[in-house]
Amino acid sequence: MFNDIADMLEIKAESPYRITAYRRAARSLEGLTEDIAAVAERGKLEEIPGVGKSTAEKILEFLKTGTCAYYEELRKQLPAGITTLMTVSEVGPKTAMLLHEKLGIDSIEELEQAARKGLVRDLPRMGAKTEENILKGIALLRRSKERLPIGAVLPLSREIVDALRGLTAVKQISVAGSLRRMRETIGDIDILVTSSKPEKVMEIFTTMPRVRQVLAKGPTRSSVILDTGIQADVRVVEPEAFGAALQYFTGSKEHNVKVREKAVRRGLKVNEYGVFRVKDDRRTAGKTEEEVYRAVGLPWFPPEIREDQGEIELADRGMLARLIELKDIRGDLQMHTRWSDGSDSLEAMAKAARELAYEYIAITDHSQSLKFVGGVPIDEVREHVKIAKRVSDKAGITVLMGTECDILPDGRLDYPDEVLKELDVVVASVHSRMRMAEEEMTARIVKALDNPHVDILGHPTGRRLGLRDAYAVNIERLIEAAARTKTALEVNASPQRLDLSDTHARMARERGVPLVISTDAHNRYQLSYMEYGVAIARRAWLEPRHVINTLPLKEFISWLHER
Ligand code: DGT
Ligand code: CA
Ligand code: CA
Ligand code: ZN
Repeated sequence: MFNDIADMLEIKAESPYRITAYRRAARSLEGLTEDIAAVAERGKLEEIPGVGKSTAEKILEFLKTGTCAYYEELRKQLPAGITTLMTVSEVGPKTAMLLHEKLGIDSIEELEQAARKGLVRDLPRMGAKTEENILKGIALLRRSKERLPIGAVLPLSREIVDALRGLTAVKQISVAGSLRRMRETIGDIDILVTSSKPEKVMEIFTTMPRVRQVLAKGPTRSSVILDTGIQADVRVVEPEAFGAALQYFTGSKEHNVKVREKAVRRGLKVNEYGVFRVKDDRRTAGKTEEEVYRAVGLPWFPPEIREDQGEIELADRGMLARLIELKDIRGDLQMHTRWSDGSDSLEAMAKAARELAYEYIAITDHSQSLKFVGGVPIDEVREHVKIAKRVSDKAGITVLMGTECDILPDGRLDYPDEVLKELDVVVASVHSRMRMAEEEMTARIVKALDNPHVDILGHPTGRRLGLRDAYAVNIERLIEAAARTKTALEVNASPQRLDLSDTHARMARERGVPLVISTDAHNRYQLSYMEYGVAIARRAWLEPRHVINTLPLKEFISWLHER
């Protein structure tokens, strides 16, 4: 609100002194890590740098009424839409006024249309370049409001964290928020650091090559928008409070509410600065997360399960088990080679998998009718079985021959049983006729699960994150059929899929359905997608015992045979 006030005063060409005062107050509030209401309650608003008597009064008014009369008054004096236009990074108060007065533009949509038509460039002080930048600014604004799939965010965040970690000014560093919890989509990137030179960290962070817009830059908190349109926040905290801040900013909010309730019952108070005794405000914990949880009588929780889905109650009963980890995975059960639509040879995939210290892999190219992805004809499958056997003998890893066999529209499989019988691992998946009605689709897949040769149902709901919704299917009935036929359901680790989702994988676990985590790699590098699948599995509370490809080779083979 103070930023808006400053913008509006600027349009009205008021004294630069007052404009700067509001901007300074806004920047200070943005950098605040404590709830403003708590500061107000202590009567310490005016101790916040940049906050004076008049701004403090406005904050109090806002806390009481949800707005402030001065702000409302200023808005009334301006044409509607001006402040909206100014949210575009290229549009300042003067430009907004100009757009309104000369072209009658009052919304982002109108601005976009005008810029597309080339109407903006002819305004005074504008030009083709500015017009183009306005369009880019609009695109960035839209993207910054969307959540991005984790696969598009995690590598980017690692790049930033690694660059900051390399600085001598940075002591401790960690991501927090939904990214640390490995949610499937991410709203913004949260990073926490401790540092003896916070200004230096902020300077470097806000000038990184990927930064497109600096939203706020303060001594302890900065926010930027990166080139992919996602926002990233860096906060500098005191070393004594690093654990408390990490716990607080990792969330989820709902998990933290439960933690605070626990604390209250012990006469304690938890916030991002630490755990404090209510009676004398003495800090009892804060340096590490373990310390914070211990102080309120709880064990440390893996970030992936901090969602208030019953994890606190589980811990109270002492039943928090060790979740599956990447190192528990002994094999990858879905991958494609040049035989269908992959881009590496079987040998290359086997070599890469051995470097990941796996014991076994299954080669699962597409089946015959999927011609557009190079589905393998029957006579070639038989040839491939022999080749896999030869490679397996000398590759230092067991190469199982499999297929990702298409489930035909009527629920039959794309290879006859006598072919499936010769293969070690049969993954069955739907790739065609995805728009069937739910009843029909469910029956189709259940029929495939009833085929005794099918070991695994691949990407069970068919969703492509951000591209295509899941097909209509009754997931409860799929899980039921998988439990009955003892068929494994796949957690497809490809970040474009993440299918089963965390919620569905957890449902499967509760009904005793075996799960596998596979990458669906189409080249050797994509074998590293396993990390995303393991994250989904952890969010679904899976332990190693729930996941078939944690079994050592011999036991895995017996599982295949027993079924
Ligand atoms: P996102 O960014 O939408 O994917 O989800 P988060 O969980 O990263 O949410 P974000 O970035 O708004 O905030 C990070 C964490 O900080 C959040 O998980 C919990 C904590 N937090 C943020 N705002 C509040 C708040 O108003 N109250 C409480 N108790 N915690 C908050
Ligand atoms: Ca976040
Ligand atoms: Ca955030
Ligand atoms: Zn597939």
